[in-house]
Amino acid sequence: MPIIAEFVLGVAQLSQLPTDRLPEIALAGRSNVGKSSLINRVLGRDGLAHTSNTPGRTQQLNFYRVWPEGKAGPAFYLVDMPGYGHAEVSLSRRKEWGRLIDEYLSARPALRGVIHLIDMRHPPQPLDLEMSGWLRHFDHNFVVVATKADKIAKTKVAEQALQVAERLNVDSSDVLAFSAENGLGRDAVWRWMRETAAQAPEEAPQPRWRR
Ligand SMILES: Nc1nc2c(ncn2[C@@H]2O[C@H](COP(=O)(O)OP(=O)(O)O)[C@@H](O)[C@H]2O)c(=O)[nH]1
Ligand SMILES: [Mg+2]
Repeated sequence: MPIIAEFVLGVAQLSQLPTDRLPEIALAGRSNVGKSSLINRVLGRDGLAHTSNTPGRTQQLNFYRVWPEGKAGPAFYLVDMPGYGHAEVSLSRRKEWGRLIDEYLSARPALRGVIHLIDMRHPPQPLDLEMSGWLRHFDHNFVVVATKADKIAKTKVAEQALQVAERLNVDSSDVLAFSAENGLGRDAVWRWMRETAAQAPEEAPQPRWRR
């Protein structure tokens, strides 16, 4: 049974959030880190989420409804959050996004887990560390996905993933190397999404730092 997925809505204010209580899995990361590309690769749907070389286009929480086993089975939302760290965006605009993300992460019962994307070519940046801090502060279950693995030598992938884990102070098993280009890590990310969405909030797998 193929995965069914559809874009449902873009939310600019929390009053517009869906009310159907489906589990939600959110994606967090810098602009251009590869959030939209991950959605398309994991769901096997080129063009479902808009990818761009021009960062900062996604200014709202974009909700995608996903049925892993067809419409007779369970569904969940993937929530593409606005990317942070785009210098060309005005401070007031950044504050607006910050508030939206902050409010969503702090008070959303349907949120089961967060996928935090980090470009594995570079060490995590200050804003990445800040986001990681928020995820811990709000006590979210999260996994780190280290993106663009195809852009570094194959022999360096494991080493770079380990460095990301060390910088963010998470267990190395909580970092998944990923490439939207060649599909590396796709199955692991999909499994994490499905398992996390399927669990009751209190049963969600605990990241190592909380065990
Ligand atoms: N080589 C490579 N390029 C990627 C990968 N993921 C994203 N990109 C490219 O990075 C740019 C930004 O990707 P996008 O998914 O729009 O990032 P977003 O802003 O986080 O949603 C686009 O040009 C993508 O094609 C990847 O795994 N490998
Ligand atoms: Mg995007």
